[in-house]
Amino acid sequence: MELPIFYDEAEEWKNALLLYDSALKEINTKIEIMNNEFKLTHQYNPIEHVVSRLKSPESIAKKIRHNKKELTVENIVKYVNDVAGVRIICSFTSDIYRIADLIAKQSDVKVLKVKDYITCPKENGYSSYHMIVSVPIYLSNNVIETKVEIQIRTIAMDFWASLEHKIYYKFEGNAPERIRKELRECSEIVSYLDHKMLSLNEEIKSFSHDREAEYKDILSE
Ligand code: 0O2
Repeated sequence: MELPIFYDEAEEWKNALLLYDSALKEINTKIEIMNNEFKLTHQYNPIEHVVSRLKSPESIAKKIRHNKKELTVENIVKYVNDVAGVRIICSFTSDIYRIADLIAKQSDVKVLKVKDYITCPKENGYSSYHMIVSVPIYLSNNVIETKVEIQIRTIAMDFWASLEHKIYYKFEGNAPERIRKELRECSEIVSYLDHKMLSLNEEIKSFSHDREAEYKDILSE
């Protein structure tokens, strides 16, 4: 990833990128292990899929400008929390909190900031759980804590966010009020759908438990 603005900081930027890339690998491995353990112990897979990315140079520059800072490696590391980003897509809202909790409990993960846009959605309807964490990256002669933004959301929330993102760029942040209103309505439908799917799943789970108990009783008779 090239950031051509840094002629005299090219080496520093390469080092920073090595750290961000390594931090993504660390977090992805943790998530994979977590999901495999779940599958093994609960015969259940809470994670639908995971995507990770390094933020684009344009997007980094935009955020630095937004923060009214000079575009230097030091400022990026200090002020841009999501150069390394991981997005975890789950089936149910309850999975989101379970996964967030498991990540936060890992002894080498430091939670620096949490934004719960599920409990408090943004005004446009955006809903998702965000954590800024740091993980230690072991280099040959030192250890560097490196930040990663983790976004956790349901499939329905992700569907909404990707369409909203497209609309945002299409209208350069100034979508007509009618479209914004419809997006807000869609976000309410998303929240309703997530709620319904969760209670349906709870019902199915309790039904299976009852049936299992019934079979056990029949077998023991
Ligand atoms: P991209 O393209 O994903 O990189 P902070 O992290 O606290 O310093 P920031 O960055 O405002 O401040 O944090 P926030 O609110 O947690 O948002 C970070 C990211 O969440 C955004 O990154 C988006 O990916 C996503 N996000 C936040 N609000 C919205 C929204 O209204 N709609 C959609 N679709 N996504 C949102 P970037 O840098 O905007 O973009």
